[in-house]
Amino acid sequence: MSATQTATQTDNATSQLQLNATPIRHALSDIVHEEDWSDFKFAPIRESTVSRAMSSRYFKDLDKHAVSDVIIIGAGSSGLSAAYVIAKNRPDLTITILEANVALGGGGNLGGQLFSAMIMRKPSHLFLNELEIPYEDEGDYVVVKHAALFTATIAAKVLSFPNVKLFNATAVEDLVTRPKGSNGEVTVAGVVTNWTLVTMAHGLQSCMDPNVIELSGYQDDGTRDMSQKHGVVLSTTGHDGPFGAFSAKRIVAIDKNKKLGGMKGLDMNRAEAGVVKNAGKYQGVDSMYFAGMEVAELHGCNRMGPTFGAMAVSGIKAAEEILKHFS
Ligand code: AHZ
Repeated sequence: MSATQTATQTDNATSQLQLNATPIRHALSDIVHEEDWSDFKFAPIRESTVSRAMSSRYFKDLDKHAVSDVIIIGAGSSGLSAAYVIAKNRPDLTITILEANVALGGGGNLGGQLFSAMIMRKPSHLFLNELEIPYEDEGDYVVVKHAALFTATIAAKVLSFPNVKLFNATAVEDLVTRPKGSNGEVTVAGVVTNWTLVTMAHGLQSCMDPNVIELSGYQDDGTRDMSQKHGVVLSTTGHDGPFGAFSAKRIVAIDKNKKLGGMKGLDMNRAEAGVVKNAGKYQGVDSMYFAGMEVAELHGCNRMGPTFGAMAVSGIKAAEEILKHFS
């Protein structure tokens, strides 16, 4: 062995020793001394205290959000993008997100074919910059190393806004409508909800009635309060599936002038442009907005497959229109 090799080995051994000597630090270091856990204790609690801590908050939230300014159906990538923009700009609005699944993110927890990475075409990376989500820049597109990094980051930010409440495991089963004028037209006035597990079990039990979340802007007798801006529903339930395209399918039953467009075959360039172009206010029925893949089902755009730029951008566009409505 040469003298240089010996010196290198000695250096490596010394730095390893230094690493081993670095004291371990973690959140409990100040109360657990010298790695001795034998006296570790939790603060005491009663089981009923835990139950009350959860249920009292849940029902207080349910009470507060029974009338909401903005109801977002679906917490996928488009719904969360819209929620972030609306909540950030208007902390005074009561924003309710209803998600049928337990987990947030819809298709935004994975890339395509259950791969991890999320692809976003430029300029949607500007939204990633705002959210401080790291990515690899590949020129015309960027890559987030795991789609769940996008979902987890935006979900954390959305849920931190005090005016946002997420009710997950809660499915929207119908829209509330009220007459508008005398020619049979209606306006959307809220949503009908149920625990998702109940929604899935309607065929197994006798009638299990739902709950309702109403939009703001009505008086006690159900008539419009003209001194207030009317609340809105933004539907982002994704493409057709067990739960998807929910409001698109419902709205064509309500609006006699509209037929379901039906999502067309995959064409990334056309699809992303088409979804963004058609996202936002639905012209046929008042107070109804759409973003994300549900727009493709409603208006007959192509699907884009695993590129998520249009999910973020259609959410931002719908949010901008909703903010304009409330301004
Ligand atoms: O659980 C659904 C999902 O999380 C939820 N949802 C659907 N119906 C609901 C209902 N009540 C409450 N009735 C409901 N929640 O809506 C969420 C939709 O998320 P998503 O990720 O499916 O939709 P998105 O439009 O935000 O993103 C689509 C992502 C896709 S699919 C696709 C392709 O197939 O080509 N490409 C992309 C980018």
